[in-house]
Order: sequence, then structure tokens, then C-alpha cells
Amino acid sequence: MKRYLFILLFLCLQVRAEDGYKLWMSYSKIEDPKTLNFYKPRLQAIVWEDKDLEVAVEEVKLAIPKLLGITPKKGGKNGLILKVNPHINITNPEGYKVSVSGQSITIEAPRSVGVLYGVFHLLRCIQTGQEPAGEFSPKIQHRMLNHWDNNNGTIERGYAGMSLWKWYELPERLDPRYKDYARANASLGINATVINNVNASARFLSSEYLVKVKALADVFRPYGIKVYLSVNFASPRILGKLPDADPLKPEVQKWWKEKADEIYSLIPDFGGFLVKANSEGEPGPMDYGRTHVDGANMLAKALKPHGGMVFWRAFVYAPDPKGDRFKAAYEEFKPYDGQFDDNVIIQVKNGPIDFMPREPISPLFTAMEKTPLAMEFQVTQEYLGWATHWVYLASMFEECLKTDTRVKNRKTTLSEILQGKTFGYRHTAITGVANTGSDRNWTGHPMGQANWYALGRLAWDPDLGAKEIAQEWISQTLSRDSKTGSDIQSMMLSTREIYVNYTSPFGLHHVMGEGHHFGPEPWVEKAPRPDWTALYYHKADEKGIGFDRTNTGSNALAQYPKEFSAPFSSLETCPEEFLLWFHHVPWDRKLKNGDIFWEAFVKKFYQGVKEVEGLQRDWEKVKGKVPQETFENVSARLKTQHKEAIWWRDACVLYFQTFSKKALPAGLKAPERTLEEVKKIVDVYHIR
Ligand code: BDP
Repeated sequence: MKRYLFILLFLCLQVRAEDGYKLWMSYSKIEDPKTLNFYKPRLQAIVWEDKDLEVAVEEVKLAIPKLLGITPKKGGKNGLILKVNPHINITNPEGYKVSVSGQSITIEAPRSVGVLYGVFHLLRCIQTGQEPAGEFSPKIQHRMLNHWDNNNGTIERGYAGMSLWKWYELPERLDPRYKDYARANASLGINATVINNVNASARFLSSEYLVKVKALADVFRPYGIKVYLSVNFASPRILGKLPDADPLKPEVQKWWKEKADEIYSLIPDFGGFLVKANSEGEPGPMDYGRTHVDGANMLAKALKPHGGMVFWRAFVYAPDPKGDRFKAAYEEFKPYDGQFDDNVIIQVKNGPIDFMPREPISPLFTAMEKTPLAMEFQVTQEYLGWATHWVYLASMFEECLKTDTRVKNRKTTLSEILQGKTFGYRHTAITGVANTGSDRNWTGHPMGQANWYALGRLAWDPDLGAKEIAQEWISQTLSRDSKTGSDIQSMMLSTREIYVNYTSPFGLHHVMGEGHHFGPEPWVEKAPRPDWTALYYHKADEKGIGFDRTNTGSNALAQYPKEFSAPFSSLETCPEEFLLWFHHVPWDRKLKNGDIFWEAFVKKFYQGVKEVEGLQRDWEKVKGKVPQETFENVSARLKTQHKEAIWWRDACVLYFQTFSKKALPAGLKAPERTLEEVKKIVDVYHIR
């Protein structure tokens, strides 16, 4: 009987090990003899003195027996030597140095968090078969996740369950998951987390909640992670019962100052505030005739004595049916360049509209010379198929970061701008809207974990490539077999373009379902705001399709440096993947490959569906080579993705055909349903 119980327990543990909970930290056994020969003799012991190194040591003790099958003993002269050394010659306080000698590997850093990063670097090197020596520093100061979590446990645009934070249990009970969350982030170098939705409830600033926030901050602190809060600009009125929240009124300023003092008395290393003001109905300084500068600087002054930061979002756009939302952030913020206090960062979404599957870079990045800007990426797949579509986002992040902005009329990547190299920023930041939730595997789609991973790695080093990041992630998560690894890597690298092909080819944008942002609804012509419809963006008519943003149209291109916008300005030279972002393209315009636009456009949707079928076939080939539960989970989601890719194809082809009035290209089978039938699918999905 006892034996059976053991076997049952063993089986349960096996199943557990495959459910994705451990992310890229399952530390499965290394088989490669070369790696074992290099590391085993040098990791027989751990040597450290500093008490602050406990979490680093704990990670080593957890990982090394699993990876190498040895249990390092404590102390001695050789082995893994971990040292905090304030005098070490590294300029970056979060950096670290790794050196290797005959019997030892030494990790030294000016601060304990650097040693922790060094330990995670070492574990990554072991799992990717690399040697660890070198000096390493993050290229970005603030490496941040933004959680759009509400206090009732829901997550705005979250597709992996409920919020990780259990407000009703805090501060007394600390879910063990909080610590695993911190470990996962620290393993990537993420050092900041905004724990609540940008559409912020004022309640998070109440004394009742602040003790709960403190409890989380205490768990995250040993992992080098600072807590930030999204704040509701009207809090002095809502919580403080003041008549209003006018940032120029002394009593409002006093309220914020006292609130900041209260927060810092509980959380001495509190990071600061993230603010969505005067955007999509949120309150802000403009409610009182004041400006973004007035609002941001007032908060900055309250935080300044404590070393806190304000992240003020540039995602602000007035509803103007005649305008072009593309231009809004620039128009709102460019006039204020140079007027923000020195602890304010303006947080800008990667593109000018809103996290579309492919966007040109936001022109603001090229225009604010005197104000540090933070990059806001979206990791949760709001517009990229939620948790049923496999999209490896690092390809998109990389495309954006490597964009040559032509600032100063020379090669200047967006990555360099973010690193502060171009305009000499005093602060640098990359943030990602998190895709985590209470699902056992954290991200819903098992491959979504790679997007969290990639955001963290790119925030540390925005010059890394999607390809190498995929390889790292795969060998720590799915397989270390090189053939399996490279097969999965090629799949991952193809996924973003596949998604673009069946949803938004040639720069088509904002044609998704209204409100919920899932599935195709290119026919949406009415919404609470004109710039939430699809028609506003695609402008399809009998002549063609696309938004003319050249000087014959909205002239949004004028917001970029001339040298950047020049190729985009003409139909002849505009990169084809951006055509509909900048031009109203005639249906019968000839493209480079000889097809007329209509045909090329339709073919992309069909190609996308075929490519999903290809993904399905390729995924079948890794059966038995990756954890079974992950295999099955991804297979099932690919089936849904396939079904939904056909949905997208049928909807877009049939709908736009009503404008082009042209036949499908030869050889393509017409959709099996009518446009009216496709439109009804929304009801089947019961999303609204
Ligand atoms: C949009 C989302 C909305 C967010 C908003 C934002 O649809 O839920 O509140 O962005 O970033 O993409 O503030």
C-alpha cells in the first residue's frame, strides 16, 4: 500500500513538474559532458559571507543539485565564490563580474542584487552550454512590468486567469507565488513592478491598501524589485475629500506630499507613480485647465525628497473624427519638451496608435530631446490573439528597437535612444504590460512565457536578438536537444509574421473587434468614439484602402525626422509592410512582385492560414521531445488558432471585396461562408 502511495506521489510530482509553473527555472538535468566537465568541479562548494546574499545562495542550492546532480557544500576556499564588493571597478551599481579559475567561479558585484543577477547569469550559462566569465551591466535603469490588475482581482486585458495579488488575503498571508514571481523577474533583471491598472482605482492609495502593498514590497525587495503604483489623479478628491484635484492648489499638493510621506514610511524604497491622466476618461490636470507638466511636476515634487519617480504616460488622444489619432501623443507632449522635473519620465507606447501587430515607431521617440522617454511594450496579447494565438513577441520588439530613426541624420537605433545615448537621458526605462495571471502556468498560452522572458532580457539589453533569446528560453524551458531546439526556435521566429499575415497584412491596422479587441470586425463603423471604429483607420472605398498620412493626407509623417519619413512618403519607396499605415493604396496598384494590390492583399490572408497549418505540422514533430502537457496544450491552442485564422481571413477578404469588387486571385478557394455569416460569429463567441 505504502509503495503505491509513493508511486502515486511520484507520478503527481512528475505531472507537476510539467505544468509550466516553474517557467524557465525548472533546472532540468544537464546531459552535455562538456558542460558537466566545466561546471561540476567548480561548483562543489558555495562560499559567501554577506547576509544579503541569502536569496542568491538559496537559488544556487535549489538549482545546482538539479542541474548537475551534486550538492555543493558550504564554505572552503574554492567553489562558487559570491562577494559583495563595494570597491569593485564597475560603474553600473547593478552590474557584476564573473571570473573563472582552476577550481572556482567568482561572482562579485558592488551590491547584493548584482550578485543575484550574476547567479542567474551563471545558471543560464550552464543551461545554454556557455562559459560564464565577463563583466555585465544592464543597459537600461528601470526594467519594469506594468500589471493592469484591478483590486477586485480582474485584469484589464489579462488572458491568463485572475490577478496574482490576493488583496483580501494581504497583508497577513503571503502566497508563495509572490516569491516565485520575484525570482522569475530577478532572473531576467526586471527591477520594478507597477502592481495595478493604469485605469487606477484611488483605493490603492488608501491606508488600508498601502499595508498590503508594503507586504508585497517586502517579498520583492530581496530580489531587487521596487514596487510602483498606478495612481488616480483625482485621489485627493476621492480619498482626501478635497473639493477637487487641481495640481496648482496648495491643499492638493499637500495631500500628495503627505500621501508620499505615508507610503515611504511603510516602503522606504518605493519606486514611484505611474499615471494615465486625461486619457480615455481618466481624470487629469486638464480637468482644471492645467497641463501635463503641472500634473507631472506636482507629483514629482511630492516624491522627490524620497527619491521616487513619476512615469507619466503619453497615451493621450482627444476624440476628433477629423483628426488623426496617430499624431495625438506628439501634439500633446512635444510642446512640453524640457519642462518636466528631473524625476519625471514620459512613458510612450512603441507605436503611435495602440499595440497593433505591426506599427511604425512612435514619432515622439525621435522628437523629445530634453525629456527622458520610457518604452512601453505590451506583453499581454490584447491585439495579438489573446492566449489562443502563438505569437513570439520578441520579433516585434526587436524590429522596433532596431529601427533606424535617422535622428541627427545618422544611423540612430531606437534602442540607442532608449539607452540615453542620443539625447543624454538622465533616466532610462523599458516597461512591458504583463501577461501574467493566476493560471498555473502564469501566461495561459505556454509559449506566452517566452514573451515575458523576452521583455525582461530586452529591458536588460535592448540590443539582444529575438533569435538568441528564443534559444535561451527553449533550452531552459522545453528542450536542450539541438535539433528540437532549432525546430522550435524557427517556429517561434515565424509566428509574429504569420499573425500579421492573417490579420493585418501590408500595415492594415485597428480592424479588430470593438471593445474586446478580439477577432476581426473591419466593418465597425459605430463606437463610443470615432477613433475606436475600424473605418476610421482602413478607409476602404471603391478606389483603394489605407490611411493617407503623407502631405496629401493627415501629414503625420511630418512628425518624424525628414530622413526617416522620406521613404515612407512615397508609394514607390514605402516598405510594403507599412503601406496602409501611410497610403491610400489603389486596389489595382502593381506591387514589386507583379501582383496588383488587391491580389497580394488577399493572398496574405490565405498564406497566413496555410502557415498556421504549417505550424501545426511542425509542432507535431516535437511530440515526445518536449514535456507532454505543454505539447498537448500548445497543440490544442493551435487548433483554435487555425479556426480563428480562417475567421480573420474570411472576414477581411469578404468585407474588403465589397469595396474592391474584384475576384479572388486565381487558384484561391472562396470562403465557404458569406460575409453575413462571418459577421454573426461574434455572437457565437459571446464576447459582448
Ligand atoms: C488600450 C486598452 C485599454 C487600456 C489602454 C491604456 O484597450 O484597456 O486602458 O490601452 O493603455 O490598449 O491605457
